[in-house]
Amino acid sequence: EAKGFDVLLADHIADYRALFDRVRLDLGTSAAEDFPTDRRLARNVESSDDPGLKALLFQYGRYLLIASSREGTQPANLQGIWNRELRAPWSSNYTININTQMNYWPAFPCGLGELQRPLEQLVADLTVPGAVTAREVYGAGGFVAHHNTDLWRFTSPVGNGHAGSAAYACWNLSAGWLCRHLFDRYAYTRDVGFLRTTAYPILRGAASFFLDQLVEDADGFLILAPSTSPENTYLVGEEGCNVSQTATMSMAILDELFRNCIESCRALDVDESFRRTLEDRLGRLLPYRVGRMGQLAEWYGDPEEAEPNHRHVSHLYGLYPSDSIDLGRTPALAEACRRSLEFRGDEGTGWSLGWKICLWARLRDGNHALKMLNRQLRLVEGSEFDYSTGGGTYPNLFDAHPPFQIDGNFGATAGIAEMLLQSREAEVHVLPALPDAWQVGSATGLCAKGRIQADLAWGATQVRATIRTDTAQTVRISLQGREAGRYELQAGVPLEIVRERG
Ligand code: FUC
Repeated sequence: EAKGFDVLLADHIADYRALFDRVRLDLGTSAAEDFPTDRRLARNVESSDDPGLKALLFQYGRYLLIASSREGTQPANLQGIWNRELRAPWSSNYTININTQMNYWPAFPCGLGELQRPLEQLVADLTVPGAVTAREVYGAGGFVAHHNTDLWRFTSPVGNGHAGSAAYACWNLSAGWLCRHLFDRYAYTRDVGFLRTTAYPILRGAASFFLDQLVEDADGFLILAPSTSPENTYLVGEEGCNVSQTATMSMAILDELFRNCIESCRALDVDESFRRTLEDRLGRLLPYRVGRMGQLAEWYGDPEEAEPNHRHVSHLYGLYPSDSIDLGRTPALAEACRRSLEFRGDEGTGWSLGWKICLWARLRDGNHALKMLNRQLRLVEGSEFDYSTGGGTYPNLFDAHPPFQIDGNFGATAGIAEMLLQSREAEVHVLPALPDAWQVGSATGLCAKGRIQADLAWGATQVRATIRTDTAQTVRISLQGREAGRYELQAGVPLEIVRERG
């Protein structure tokens, strides 16, 4: 108060600019920019003429993360620091079966990696009560966490001491999922010290729990049993059922966690026998199955779905956020994911739409990703709740579940980043999902794994990429899904690639 508005504003601008200005995005301008934001939202329809609104949503998501997740603070929760209720929807908690993780999807790709620190601290905190839960509930080693946690870091199955639904109680994969964020810090920054002292011991704890829980199915594959596919239901006759022998998401998370643990053991040259155990189990995990409708099967045995348009798309975890399913390496599974997305449909809650933008971007379908983005930008007014669909954007650009829930903002920002740049170890994919409607544009400062940054520019006939790094390395680069070649990147020497627009 004593500082006064002008000084506070100047301080704020100086503080956030240092982070915010790392990434610029220009998707083209239009006359729509003369309208106020609520009018722009109202007139934004599919294939709209307002690409700048998408750039605004992208940067707004980055701004929100800067504003709500700084080292030493709590991680961003469901309503972030903007909750205005005494008791917010879902207690403004950490729902760790998608929502908390989604909050951090844009962090590294959008040049804001340090903002993930509060989440990393949360995962470190969970290891302590999580070890007690693993021991007391399962008789297992390592640590476990379930569907939710809060400021006090509870890790027990949800249900609050009352009879609850198995759909919520019987999901114990969140520690596995959260570990991908720790490994991402290493993947993006190559910070071996962080991997050694912070990430790997936590990954090892999470993997140890799952190693103790794996059982063989009738065919000799290892499964995590029982499992749910978060909050979704299948049919046994007329009855809805949530708990299956195992679920595709469970296997996808274990596959990723084991691979990341194995890579950590190699990078750190530690725990050889643990690594060998993981390699053995990894090779015996139940593989993905294509279901009877050509979709990626969500549950063990591919039973009929009770709610085919359910908002969660958990079985597609391997396509995004993980990368075990990939158009180039596993085209048949990628096609099955496409079928799954088509069956699920283009509706959803705010965060569900955000996830679908990322998934369509991974399928390199920029036009469908843009369709989902336009869907996310559908104006929502009023204070209604919708638990399963009706997602969009409020006049102030906050995400509408509805109600207000911040994860959809971060999911949309991450989705736009995925449309422009994707990466995995030693691979950079430039403009993999550029929609036809984005005729002219540019982006600077987007980040790829391995300490790589990319500046991009495109027009009606050409796409151009400038790739920079401070660490010499060999990478495979593709432009608009077409192989451009293998390149020896030199530290401090930008690599320029220009191609005709596809
Ligand atoms: C999950 C979702 C709901 C909501 C809640 C906070 O349970 O299924 O849609 O986002 O988290």
